[in-house]
Amino acid sequence: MKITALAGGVGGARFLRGLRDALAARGLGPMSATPATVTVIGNTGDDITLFGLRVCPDLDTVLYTLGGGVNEEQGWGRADEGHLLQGELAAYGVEPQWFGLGDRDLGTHVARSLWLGQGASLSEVTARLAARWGLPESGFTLRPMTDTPVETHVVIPDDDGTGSRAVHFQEWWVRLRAAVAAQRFVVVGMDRATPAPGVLEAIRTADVVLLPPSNPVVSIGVILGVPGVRDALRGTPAPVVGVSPLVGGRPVRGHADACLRAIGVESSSAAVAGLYADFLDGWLVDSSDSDGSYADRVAVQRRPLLMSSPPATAELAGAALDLALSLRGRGARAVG
Ligand code: FO1
Repeated sequence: MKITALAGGVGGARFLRGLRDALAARGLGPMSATPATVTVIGNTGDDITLFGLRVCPDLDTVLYTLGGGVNEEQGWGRADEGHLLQGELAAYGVEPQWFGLGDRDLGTHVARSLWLGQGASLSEVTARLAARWGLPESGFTLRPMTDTPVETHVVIPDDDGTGSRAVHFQEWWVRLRAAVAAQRFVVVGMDRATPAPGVLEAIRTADVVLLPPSNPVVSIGVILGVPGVRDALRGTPAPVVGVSPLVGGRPVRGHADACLRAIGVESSSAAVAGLYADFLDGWLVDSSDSDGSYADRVAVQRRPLLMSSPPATAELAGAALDLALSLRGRGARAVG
């Protein structure tokens, strides 16, 4: 079975770890007679260049979470982390100091930046990093959505409230904690972006496509903005099943509600499903969600969505997989 998943940061990575457990529990693990493979298409809109290094937060979160090296309570960065280098940079007054780069994490950024500088593509670099974290052994392939450098920037009001200015997504997300109203998001470089090798093929030839509960605007939404991706999702014979990132209209973590507000979309599972309406076949929403207004177009399943433990996460991932498998062969979707 070939599974393709579009993933952003922390929530997406945790869901993928649950998917790995669910596949193993079903005898589809890497050592089984019929191993499933999972291709993860990772968001690179969060990427930022700091201190001359290319940092890819959403790719790194997937690598560390699947590889067993993630700082579990943060959901990003490395476990057993030190901050000696960060302290030295602060002593020298090097900016910015609002984005914490741990010593072990910096190993990833130095290796990536070195290899990029030697001419390797982001796809090639990501494959090398993933090999160290054992992703191939578990049947997972992580592909950046594009090898073209892109960055999400956020347009916010000027400090004096007269005009507006753009800040990098990470400054809005981390320093401003998304507390300043975003007027719009601009993915710099997307006008020149093309899908990374294997991305469109992974969508077209999948048996199942899954959308983990990642941010629908700045993670899934940015991946959908890569030319060709949305068309591939519309055209794939694979059932496309997603998991709502909202419980009770609120994100479980992060600032998805602030992002939805910025694009004028209601913070509800129904509204997020509407953003995916032209390709979505199935949608998992929380047990508390009673909106059935779109159940005629999408197979809606209600269940607990909180990924409160590895077993709970594996059950959620298994439910998404089961819903997708139940929708196979339902024929071409009525393009909304
Ligand atoms: N998030 C924070 O809230 N504060 C940080 O200092 C921070 C540093 C950081 C460093 C590397 C990395 O890969 C992620 C980091 N993040 C930090 C998380 C990051 O902002 C988010 O994981 C994504 O970009 C949004 O999904």
